[in-house]
Amino acid sequence: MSASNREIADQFERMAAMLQITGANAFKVNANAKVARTIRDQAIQVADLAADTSALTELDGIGASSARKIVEYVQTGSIQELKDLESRVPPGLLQVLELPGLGPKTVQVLWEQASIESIDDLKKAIDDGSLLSLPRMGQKTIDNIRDSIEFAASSAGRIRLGDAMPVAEWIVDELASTGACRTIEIAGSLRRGQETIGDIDILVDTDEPAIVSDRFTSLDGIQKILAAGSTKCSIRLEEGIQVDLRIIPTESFGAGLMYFTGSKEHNVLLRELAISSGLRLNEYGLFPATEEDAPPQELGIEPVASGSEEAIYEALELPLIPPTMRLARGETSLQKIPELVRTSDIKSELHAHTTASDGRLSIKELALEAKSRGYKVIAVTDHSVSSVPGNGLSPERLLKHIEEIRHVDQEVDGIRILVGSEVDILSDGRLDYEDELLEQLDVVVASPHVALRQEPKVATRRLLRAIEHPLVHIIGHPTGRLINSREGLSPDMPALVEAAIEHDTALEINANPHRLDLRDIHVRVASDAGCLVAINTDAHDASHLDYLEYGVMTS
Ligand code: DGT
Ligand code: CA
Ligand code: CA
Ligand code: ZN
Repeated sequence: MSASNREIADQFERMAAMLQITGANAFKVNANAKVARTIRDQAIQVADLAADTSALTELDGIGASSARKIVEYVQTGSIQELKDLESRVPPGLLQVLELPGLGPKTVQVLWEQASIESIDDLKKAIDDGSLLSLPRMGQKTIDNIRDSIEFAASSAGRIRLGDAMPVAEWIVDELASTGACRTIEIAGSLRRGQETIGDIDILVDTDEPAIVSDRFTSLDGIQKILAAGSTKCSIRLEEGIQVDLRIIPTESFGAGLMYFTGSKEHNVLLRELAISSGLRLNEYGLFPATEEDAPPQELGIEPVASGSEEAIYEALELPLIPPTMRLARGETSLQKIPELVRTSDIKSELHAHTTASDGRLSIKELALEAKSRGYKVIAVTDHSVSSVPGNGLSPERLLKHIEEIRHVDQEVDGIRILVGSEVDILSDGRLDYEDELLEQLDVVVASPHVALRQEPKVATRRLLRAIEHPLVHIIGHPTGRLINSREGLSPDMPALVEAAIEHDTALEINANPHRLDLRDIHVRVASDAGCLVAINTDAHDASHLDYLEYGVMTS
């Protein structure tokens, strides 16, 4: 069994959490958390590097001792240091640490002074009043903890991009309708187009903060108002989404937008750059450095730049880095920003389903929908025979479907309708139709749908076989992962990319917000290498064509 990146990263994350509870120093905790992040962000299989620790230590943030632990885990399936920690910390305590608003200090006190070892223990201690006798435990703190427990029980954690975006856009519209906002911007992970969102961040510039915050705190569907101040309001919606609204002064709007767009790691890099140029960057602006410790804006110091993001990046001698690139993945050393794909650049949809398999639209309806969105080409790619849940087409049905598609193509002007199939990649890499049948198609999208728990090496061989197949044009959702519910395959992505280039096969970014597959780090590997990438929505209904935006943000 070779360990996936996620599995190895989880070990280090656990180690960081355990160290935190046992009161280890912050440096050690952060080092482990960083190792976890680095491993999670690799497109290669870290386990494959374990034969050579020097290859491991070349990765950002991985030192010799972490490298040894990775090797230990890959070879033995466990890490002794983590086992030792685990023997000291009750497992339920980690869940207590994960409650929003509960830091390691509090968790330590709960554990040592009230013998609380799980969320259940904590609930009991709240109910019987014993928590009140602990130091620094007021009624307010206890009410907050009770609320966090309820929230944790009701929410699945991070929300998918496609679930958060429509909510944020609705709130922006509501705030705009007050007529009191000079500017409204979505910030945070949502503006960066991350695949999942912890909470929604919205910034406004207004002369009438009371009007804006009143509207915000009286939106439909609010479950709880968490804060309602003059510069920050925070609400939780019934679907469990938290939204932070911040009111930012006009003169520092750019600095505020930049700060609250993050990522935190990108902000750290910018602050370091500022310091190395004798400057100081915070959410109020970019200032000349001073001897004093007090924040420069409080000392009446004029900022070098603050009103717009452009001005601040320029003063830092950087190009304007687009939000989707602000991830501390080398973007601050770029001389020039590559031209990014926009939704308006996409003129064809090469992966869509009709009622012939599991879609909702007929061939003609699908074509007209695509045409109305300005597309020039739509490929009809229904499921293949083995796909029972997808109502896959037998070879006979496909032959008939081909004729129908050709017929509708004659009938509908202004858009080219291609005949295709989303053919299953079977577990051994063979395709689900014979070549003679595939030869009759204009577009072959080959996708894995079953056997998605294969070993990385087996998955790599399987996908390579499909990539190398001369009749395959696109590999659909290459890993088969589902965000928040299924890890999917962990193939050796650089090897797939290399083969895809050699065989002129495109790899898909499936824009469905449940998938986003390829994911961002894989897309980066593919596009850096010059591999063809197809952004497809995999539409099963008209509204799914709107998913394009999420695919573009991932690219
Ligand atoms: P999320 O909500 O977990 O999906 O991720 P973000 O990035 O939206 O994070 P959030 O909502 O906690 O904060 C929004 C932004 O504010 C974040 O991207 C960067 C900035 N920010 C917040 N707290 C800190 C901090 O402690 N240090 C730095 N450098 N930036 C911060
Ligand atoms: Ca956020
Ligand atoms: Ca936030
Ligand atoms: Zn599909």
